[in-house]
Amino acid sequence: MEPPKPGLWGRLRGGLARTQERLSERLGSLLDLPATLDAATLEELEEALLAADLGVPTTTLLIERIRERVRRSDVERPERLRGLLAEEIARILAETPAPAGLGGPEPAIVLVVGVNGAGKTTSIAKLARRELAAGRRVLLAAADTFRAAAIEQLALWGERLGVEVVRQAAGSDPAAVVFDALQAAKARRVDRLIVDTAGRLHNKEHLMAELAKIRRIIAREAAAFRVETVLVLDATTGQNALAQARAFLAAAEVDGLLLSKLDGTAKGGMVVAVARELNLPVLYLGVGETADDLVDFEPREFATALLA
Ligand SMILES: Nc1nc2c(ncn2[C@@H]2O[C@H](COP(=O)(O)OP(=O)(O)OP(=O)(O)O)[C@@H](O)[C@H]2O)c(=O)[nH]1
Ligand SMILES: [Mg+2]
Repeated sequence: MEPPKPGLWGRLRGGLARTQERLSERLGSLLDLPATLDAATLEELEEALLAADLGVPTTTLLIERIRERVRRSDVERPERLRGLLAEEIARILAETPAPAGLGGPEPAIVLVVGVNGAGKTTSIAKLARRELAAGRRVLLAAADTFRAAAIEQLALWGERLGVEVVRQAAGSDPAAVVFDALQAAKARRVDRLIVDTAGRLHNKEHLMAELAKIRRIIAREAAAFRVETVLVLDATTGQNALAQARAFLAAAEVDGLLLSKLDGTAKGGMVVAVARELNLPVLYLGVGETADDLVDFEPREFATALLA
């Protein structure tokens, strides 16, 4: 028997534990003190936020906003720093465009993109399980045809989850795999077709052409399906994920972000930096290697868990 799975809040807390520890190590009891923000406190706050990888622009913005809040707040009962910080982080996160989300009833195709090793295939397994749990019919497409092992990895997840995987031999045209998958999805009245793509970035034109071809085929063969492109970023790469994402966004249209491997890093503050600087909604967080380790993103919960 498997041990009982912790609830979503527990999973989020667990995934953010290392970042949360780094913040509380640095800030210590400051978090529970009234936010007075003298020069020394400001400096410690700035260092802690940078250490948690919020990045310079986002850290500067946060400190400005907190300073402003402190300036305006009731002198008799100043608020604690922990609460202020959580509120302002949640506010920054809520300022990104609202996600289209996968919630709608219409059939959808989810194109999962991202550089090699970002966590695409594992994240697809997680998304598939999430959709299955919601009672939807799911189909996976192995359109990362670059390596045979990539196809095998998705096929293995398909077996574990009891989900069919449309595949062709390694080296075949990814768009041809998508074409096959679309026919199967229509024939079987699938609700969610989730597509694994290759993440080679060394040739932007190639990647762009490949994704454009996939989109053309979807438009031609499955116009009734909504298309959502999710960019997977490896949270352990911290601020470097930003540069990587920008390179990717130059080649592909992206609707939202999935930040993987948060459990393996103290750089969880990068979530805030990435969302704000790319102006894209964070949709999901990956917090482990099993298919259950996915958390739907919610700004307030995230900010609270980060500082809890
Ligand atoms: N701890 C942890 N590990 C993860 C998470 N997501 C993915 N991984 C691990 O990261 C590694 C790479 O994940 P993949 O899903 O294979 O990444 P990919 O983007 O499909 O990689 P390529 O197909 O090689 O481009 C694997 O060992 C995964 O188990 C996560 O949320 N937490
Ligand atoms: Mg993969």
